Amino acid sequence: MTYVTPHPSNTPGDFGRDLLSNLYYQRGTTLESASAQDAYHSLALTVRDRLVDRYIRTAAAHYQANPRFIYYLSAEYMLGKQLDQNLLYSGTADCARSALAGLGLSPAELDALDVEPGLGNGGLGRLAACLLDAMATLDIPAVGYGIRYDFGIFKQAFEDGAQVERPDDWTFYGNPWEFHASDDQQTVGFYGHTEPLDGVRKSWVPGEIVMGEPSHMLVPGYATSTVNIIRLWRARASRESFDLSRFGAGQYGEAVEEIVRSENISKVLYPDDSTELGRELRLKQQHFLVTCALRDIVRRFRLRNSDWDDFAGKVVIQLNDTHPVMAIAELMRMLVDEEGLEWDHAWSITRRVFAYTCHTLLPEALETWPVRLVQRLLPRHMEIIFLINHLFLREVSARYPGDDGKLRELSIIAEGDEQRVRMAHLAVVGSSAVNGVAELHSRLLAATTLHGFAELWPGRFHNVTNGVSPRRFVRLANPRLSELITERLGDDRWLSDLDRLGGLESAADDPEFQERWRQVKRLNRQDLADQALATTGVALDPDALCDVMIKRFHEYKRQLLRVLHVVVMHHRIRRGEVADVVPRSIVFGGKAAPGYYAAKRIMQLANTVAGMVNEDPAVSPYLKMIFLPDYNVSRAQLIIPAADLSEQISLAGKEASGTSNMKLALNGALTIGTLDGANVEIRDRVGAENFFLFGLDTAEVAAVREKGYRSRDFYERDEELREVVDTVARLEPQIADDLLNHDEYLTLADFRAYVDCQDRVARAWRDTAGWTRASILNTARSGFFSSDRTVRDYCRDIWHVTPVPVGE
Ligand code: CRA
Repeated sequence: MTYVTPHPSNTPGDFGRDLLSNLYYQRGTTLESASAQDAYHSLALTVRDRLVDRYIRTAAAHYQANPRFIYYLSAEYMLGKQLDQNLLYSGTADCARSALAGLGLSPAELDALDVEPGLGNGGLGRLAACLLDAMATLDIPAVGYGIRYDFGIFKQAFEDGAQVERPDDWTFYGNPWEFHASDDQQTVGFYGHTEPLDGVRKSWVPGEIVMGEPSHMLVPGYATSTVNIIRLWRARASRESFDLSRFGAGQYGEAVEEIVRSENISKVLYPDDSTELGRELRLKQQHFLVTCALRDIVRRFRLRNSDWDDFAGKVVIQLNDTHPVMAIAELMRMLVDEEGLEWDHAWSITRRVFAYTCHTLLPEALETWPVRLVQRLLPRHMEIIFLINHLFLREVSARYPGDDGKLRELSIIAEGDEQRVRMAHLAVVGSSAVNGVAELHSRLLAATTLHGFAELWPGRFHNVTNGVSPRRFVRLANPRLSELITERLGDDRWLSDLDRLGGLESAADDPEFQERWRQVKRLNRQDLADQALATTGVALDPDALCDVMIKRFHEYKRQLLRVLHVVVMHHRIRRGEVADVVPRSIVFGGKAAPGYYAAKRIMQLANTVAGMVNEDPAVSPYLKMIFLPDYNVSRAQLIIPAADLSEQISLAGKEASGTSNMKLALNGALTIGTLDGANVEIRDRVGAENFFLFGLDTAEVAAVREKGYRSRDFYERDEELREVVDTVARLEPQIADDLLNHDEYLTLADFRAYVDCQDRVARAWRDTAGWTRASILNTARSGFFSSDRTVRDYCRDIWHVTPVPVGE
């Protein structure tokens, strides 16, 4: 019997009634005695209820169509708050507001209780969330797989300017957005040994078994019926793990030892960013995710199919960087050892199913695992990887006879003191498509990091430039600008067809529209100022140029260069050279990996300089600097709409793409940046005259290094630079020492160009109409950076899938 859904109608009356019903039946209370958590949970459930019907219809349509599914495997997702998103995507924001008012509940208070799941580090995790959003919006059948970490990315606070990390117990009060499916549990093996079966087949006898328990959250599409899901796995010990007799004997710790060991696997997100981290537990996490996801994918495949030859036609597995790449070995193991397929047959299926996205050029970010560790933890997988490599190297030898250098360069196993598995190589060998995340990045990948592979299989290499969700980063983050855009364009179709923003071009010179554009920015800066005052005690001037740098702290991103320029301004203002100074609010946000001391020192310097600037009465009328702690998706939604200037100043050739650059341009910030990552494409689109370009490009960086770079020469030649570095030497001697002796990221080489470019920024800001025009054009011309376009590119070039519409 099918349950006939009452189709919750969207009137405030119905919404309010359903909310009271959830309060009553789900929380067991009434409005009179409800706590704030009770009210929040009931609100969330009432909104969620309005998406369930669409989800059920989506699942039915997918079952019916038996389409090719995209399975997105990612160790990280930065989903952002769910309440604002789901109110918008369910079309119930207005009626919820009226209903809450009718019940005497405050929307802002309840929204403050909505916790963002911080299950990622930075751009890679947020990209995953934007792609899921776009896939649902474009009616692409897709499931995201990830890990349900008990603790997400740490919460950042500052003590005396130094970062301190606090645990993020994001589900402390429960998570109303999630559906648990304990009956879909999977078993995951670790350690143990292998035993021969027939031929190449073996049987793996694991030494440890852990259960993976899934739960899912809804991923609604915008302005369509589709609701996909993201399925997150939590590690659990098997039922017999609790040692009752030990507990009885008072050995409480020992009694739960096995439970703790098992559950540690999904305990915490590794808080590093773009660097390899060699920890056994991390490899365990990766294998755990991959095994749970693959078994779930096969379970879903079997609902409608039975022939392995149909598998690659029905399944695409997109590997988000190397973290889930062990899936290639695991699928081979399942097909060969468990399903009894011939090796070549299994390999041809596997190769067709996987596609790999590489997100970096930094060699230190390319994951490798010691062979001995993999052998111990996943003995059968190691054998399989050796065999894959053996067959692959045979192919390489046939192509480059006698070229041992080639074999060494391409081998999945790096030789040396300690043999290591190169996960990126395994990914390329085991996939049908490989992509970089911006044009420049994809070009450099093929020319440098993965050069040998691009030569071997040129057709396998693609570019798919990243994109961001216009719903999250314009509509939800910037409601004022969204309203103005909708008014000008006549409707809000731009939200699912972002190229329509082009229609704003004709308004760029309209004085009245310009004035309203400026009003929006000013109100957004005021919002930021209010929040900044509450969190940092510093009062920002809402009329000052809002100059923001928001991203993970990493030396290659060169937050240090930003700080050096602040010191320049400080010096100039103190000397009374204020004729060319425009008032600015410098806004920083970003976390550093807990063990990344060089980045933490720069953070400390930034906080010290902020204090110096803000407390100097001669300087603070012109300059204020804040470091908003705990940068996350919600903070991004606050800062981005207020920004006038977007700092994208990485050393050319280091930033794969960047995505905050896109969010900021879309919200009308002008970029000051190097020719790096997606900056190149942003500049091409918004126009060189609406972008502040400075610094060395990748070829010049190579040339400078080639000649033998001596940062000290720059120090000696440039008086203003000398003064700045000397100030830094007083505040953080180690940083000044590093700059002068091993300036790895060419900060001093780009210093003069950057400072001069900032002077151009100041002059441009003085021309209010000219600046506003450029700001409008940045928005009008950034439609390309929608994640909808990114997903269309993946569909066309890599996935070869078409939408499956879900009926009304
Ligand atoms: N740190 C890149 O560095 C890129 C994102 C998303 C990164 C960014 O330039 O925008 O990925 N790489 O593609 C990464 O995490 C492991 O590599 C990032 O977020």
